[in-house]
Order: sequence, then structure tokens, then C-alpha cells
Amino acid sequence: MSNARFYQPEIETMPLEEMQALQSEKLVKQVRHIYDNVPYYRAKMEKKGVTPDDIHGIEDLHKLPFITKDDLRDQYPKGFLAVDQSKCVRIQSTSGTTGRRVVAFYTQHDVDLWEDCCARAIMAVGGTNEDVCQVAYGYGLFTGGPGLNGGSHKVGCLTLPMSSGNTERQIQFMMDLEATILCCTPSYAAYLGESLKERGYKPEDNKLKAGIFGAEPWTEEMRRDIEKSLGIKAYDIYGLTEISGPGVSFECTEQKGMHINEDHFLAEIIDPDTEEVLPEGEKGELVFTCLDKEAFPMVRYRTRDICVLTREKCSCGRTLIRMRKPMGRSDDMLIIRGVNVFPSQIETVLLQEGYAPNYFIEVDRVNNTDTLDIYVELTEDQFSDTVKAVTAAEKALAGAIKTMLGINPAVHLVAPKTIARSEGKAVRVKDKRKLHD
Ligand code: DLL
Repeated sequence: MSNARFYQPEIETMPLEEMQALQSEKLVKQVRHIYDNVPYYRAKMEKKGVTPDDIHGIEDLHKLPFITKDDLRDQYPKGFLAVDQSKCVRIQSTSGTTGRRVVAFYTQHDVDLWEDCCARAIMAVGGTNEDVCQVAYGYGLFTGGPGLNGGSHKVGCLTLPMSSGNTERQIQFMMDLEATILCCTPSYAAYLGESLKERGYKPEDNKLKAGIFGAEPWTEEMRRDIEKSLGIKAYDIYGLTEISGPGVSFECTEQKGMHINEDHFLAEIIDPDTEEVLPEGEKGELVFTCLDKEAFPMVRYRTRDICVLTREKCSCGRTLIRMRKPMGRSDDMLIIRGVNVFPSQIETVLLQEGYAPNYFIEVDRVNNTDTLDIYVELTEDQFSDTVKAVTAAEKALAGAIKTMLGINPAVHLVAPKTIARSEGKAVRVKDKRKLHD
């Protein structure tokens, strides 16, 4: 075993049999909890002909119905709340409109276990109470900042709660406070690397040793670039609001996939079309069951992330199952500048603003920053406008889309009949980024 550090060694190195017994015990209780307290899920179980009495352990997991984003949308905002609201201390939320937004509720117990998971991630990259942890994920509704902030406190690091953006200030605090661990999206880490270089800093001028980067897909090539430009080791971290936030899984110093905190989040891989459970090592959609969350306990939640699981031994000593970097999605969600975007959200704005749904979305990554270009076809009537009017209309539409998504697109209004028509399923999105190996 390497000289790896653990936040909760008894869990992180637990033998498989013991882990499975623990998972089974928790699952039985969790199913009873959600059945008793979430009428919507109870109805789903009844429809499938299953009751809590049928669930004796993880071997019975497959009997339970799935939860999808559509279910969450249907039950927005409180339909999945499984405890009295007075027991909740926090909400977090995904980006998106009211309809697409997921509002996740947390009791203090839920916050604690989430922060424990983030603490495991920080210690797995060598973090201790000697470290200065710069958290440059967004704070607020987004889970990135609050999650890593809590983990950093638990480890005892000196925490710099920077939030995202304001690069000048990030660099000043990184240098003056001698940050040793950086937490942010990989694209922002790459941007910080470039910004430091532009200001004449060499990689060895900063005190950083490790970075914990996630919330969006990134490649091994990007990892190498970031490691070089910041002079650090760059580690991946995965999570989603529905399940808690960052720290559902995390990389250790082996950098060979992310260990899933499976004492809290039970993972399965399914075929996204048939919903059949696939054996370990096969590629499919990742599904999570929260084993001991109280307020918002997702059971068999379909993440839409395409992934592979492995129980191969890891030389760090952790026995927690590992997932590969997500390899894509089984839905059309894009992650642009860390924001989850569905093309249908853009279409909704176009229709609301009086445009026809003839559009094309192009996403790219220029200088490590995602770009979003939206080409919208004008009708013959709209096209008779002057250039000045078109420019004003582009600005107005970009503003409306920004209000919906929270990110600024470049809108291009184009002449009638210039966007290619499709004979089959319309191809409306071109993602030119290289996001997966
Ligand atoms: O992105 C939570 C998070 C914050 C993770 C900070 C890591 C660090 P959501 O906004 O709900 O939550 O987005 C979740 O982002 O289903 C994946 O598609 C994608 N994602 C998250 N982490 C990774 C990663 C946060 N390391 C969605 N690699 C997920 C690839 C990731 N995709």
C-alpha cells in the first residue's frame, strides 16, 4: 500500500463483503423511508408491484423503479422532499429554467455526509491541515463552491472561499496567501495557468501542489496541459446536484479513475435503451442510489452520464469502486462554461421571442473558454429589417437567452432558408470541443 492518506480509512478501505453488507442494511432503510414519505415514488413502486418488504439487500435493487430528470421536473419543487421542511437547512440547485431546474434539499446530516465526501477527495490528493485550499468554484446555488468549502474545513485546511471569476484577485490571493490546493473547473484552471504566464509567472513561482477539477468533461491531454502550466498534479472530481454535489466520486494519487463514495452512493451501470443492468466493466449509463441521505434521497437516479465501473484493485489502498471519466451523455445536455444547457431551453426562448424554430447551435472551446454561437433563421418578414435593426434584435435575443441560461451566447440572425433542413431527425447542435479521450 502506498502512503496514501484517508479521511475515513475504515470506510475507504473496507473489504467488499463488509461494504456490501453496509449498503444492504442502508438500502432497506432508505427504501422504507422514501416509500413512506414520497407519495410519488410510492406510486411508482406500487405501479411496479414492489413494496419495501421485497427489498432485503442490494441484490434486490433491480426491482425498484428508476427516477429520471423528468420525474424531478414533474415534482418540482418539493415533490421529492422526504422529510419535514423544518428539518432542512439548505437547498442547492442546478442551472436552468424553472422547469429544468432541480432543487435539492439537505438536512444537516446530508450536508455533513456530503462534506465528508469532499474531505475524502481533498485528503486523497494529499491535503492536510497544513494546506491552503483555494476554492474557485462558484458559490451559491451551484454545489461546487459550498461542497469543496465544507470538505476543506473538515480537513482543516485554511480555506480561501474565492468563488469563480475575478482572475486578478484569484492570482493575488493564490500568490499572497500561498495556496497549495486549487479547486475549480478544469477550464478555469487552464485559464488561470495562461493568465499566470501572461503576467510573467513561471509554474514554480506558485506554491500549488494539487488541483481538484471537475463539474465538466475534460481529457487527459487537458490534464497534462494544466499540470504543466500550473506545476501541479491535476485530479478529477465528479458529482451532480441530484445526488449531493461534488465528491460523489474522486481521484486518488494513482489518477486512474474516480473512487465512488459507495457507502453513501450505490452505483449501477445500465443500458440506457433497455434499462437492463450491465455487468462491471461494461459501458452504459450511470445510476445512483443515495443510501443514507434524508431530505432528497434519490433511488436509482438515472444520471445520463455514460461511464464504466471497475472493481480492479487500486494501489492507493482504497477499496471503493472506481468509475472512469464520464464518456458522454445519453441525453442532449451540454455543459457550457460549467452550466448545464439543454438545446430545448434555447428553442423555448426563440419561440417566446417570435422566431421560427430554425436554428443551429455551435459550441467550441477557444483559449480554454467555451463559446456558444446560435444561428437563428429569420422569416421573410423579419428579414426586411435594416442592419441596425438586425443588430439590435441579435442583442435582444442574446439578452433573453442569457436570462434563461445564465451564460452569454453570440447570436447570429441569418437570411431565410440558409439553415440546412434535415430529412430525418434535425441536427441542431455541433459540439466542436474535444471533451473525451
Ligand atoms: O457539476 C457538481 C460538481 C461540482 C462536480 C464541482 C464536480 C466539481 P451539476 O451542475 O448538477 O453538478 O452537473 C452534474 O456535470 O451529471 C456530469 O454530466 C457533469 N460532471 C460533473 N463532474 C464531472 C467530471 C456538478 N468530473 C453533471 N467529468 C454530471 C465529467 C462531469 N463530467
